[in-house]
Amino acid sequence: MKKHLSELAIFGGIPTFTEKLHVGRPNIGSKQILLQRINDILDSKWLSNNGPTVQEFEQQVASLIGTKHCIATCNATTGLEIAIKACELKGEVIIPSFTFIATAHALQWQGIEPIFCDVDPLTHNIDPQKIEALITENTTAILGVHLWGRGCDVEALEEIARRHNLKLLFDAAHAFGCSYKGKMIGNFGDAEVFSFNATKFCNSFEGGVIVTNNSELAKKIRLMKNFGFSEIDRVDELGINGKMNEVSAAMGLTSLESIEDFISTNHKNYKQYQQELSNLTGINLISYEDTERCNYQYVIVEIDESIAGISRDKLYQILWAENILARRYFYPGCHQMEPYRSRIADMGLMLTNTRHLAARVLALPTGTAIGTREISNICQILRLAITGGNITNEMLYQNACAS
Ligand code: T4K
Repeated sequence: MKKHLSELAIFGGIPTFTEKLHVGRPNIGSKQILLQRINDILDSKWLSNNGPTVQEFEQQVASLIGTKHCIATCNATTGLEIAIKACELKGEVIIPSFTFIATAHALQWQGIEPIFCDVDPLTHNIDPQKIEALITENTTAILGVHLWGRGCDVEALEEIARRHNLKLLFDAAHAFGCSYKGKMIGNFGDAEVFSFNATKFCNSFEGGVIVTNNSELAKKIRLMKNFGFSEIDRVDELGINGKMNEVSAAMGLTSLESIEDFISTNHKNYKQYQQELSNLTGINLISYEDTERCNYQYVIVEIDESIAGISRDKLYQILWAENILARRYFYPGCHQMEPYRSRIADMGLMLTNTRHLAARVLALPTGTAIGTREISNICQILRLAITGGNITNEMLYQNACAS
């Protein structure tokens, strides 16, 4: 373990890790069971189009979440697009800007304008108090995001949606297996969408699901994700191809079988980070409610440069040099990316908390691919860089001048 600043790779030392340590390294589960499932799928000659593995996956997810309906899709972005279309959203939809770009694109892709709302600096979720000022006669919905798996202020959003006759959807890409006030996420609003992308703690290589308790909506979503087909030769709706394939569902089912192990590994990793970073000032590990169910799939720290003495971006460079590929999720905020940035030039000034967080947040590696040794090393690099304070900054400056 490195003891001196001069040993850091950014200053010429040997990188701590020879192999890159990724955020979002997939959890695999039982390879043997997965391969058996894939073998059976190949033998069955049924590879897609609402096959038995997809149906089983949908049933398992619905039963875990406790929703009436679960419709699997090829990914969560397409799931969001279908849910948005099925809810007949148009005009403008209010979303947080501090989210993955897919939330905004899923709207814009179908000509609906995402209206960016600021977030609460503590929860990182859409701030209900900032929503009403953004509602116009063109607003048709609020699309909340349960960022990092922490539930939005659902009651406040429901109340605003009810009062203004708006639909309420949730991008729950991060929140599979999480609860809000004791109720599983997936049961709120008109519909919610989970992601099963490879980087998610439960994955189906690529995949998503739309969950809802509204049977009429579920029926429409089912049609829409399959070209609108209601019968073999009959199309009742405008639809696209949003289907999940059988091999993805096999991976999804295999992932679900290990869900408790994945969560317990994530929780253990989270606790270790919490303990090892506890005596460092200026770096704050975001917290999760002990009373809620939580997947702990994101280890998120906020760096306060005024206390840490070093910026998030410098820490990021230091970590990358050590082959620790931390991520600046979700820098710089959707409103600062195209096609939104050039359209709403002064938006950044209004989204103060988003701008602030986008400059402070760092996601650190977790999941089954890393263990206690890796986490200790990551924390030690952070400790060296932060306790070095001005000296670290001076050395980085000399480095930059020399190159
Ligand atoms: N809404 C929200 C709030 C989301 O966060 C997301 C997706 C969506 C909607 C849309 O869901 P999907 O349509 O994707 O189902 C990654 C994921 O690709 C993306 O699904 C996820 N959010 C986002 C937060 O993270 P990138 O651009 O960071 O991906 P990439 O390729 O840089 O991978 C992340 C890290 O994981 C890298 O260090 C490499 C590592 N990795 C990745 C893959 C795919 C692996 O080690 N193995 C792998 O197989 O978006």
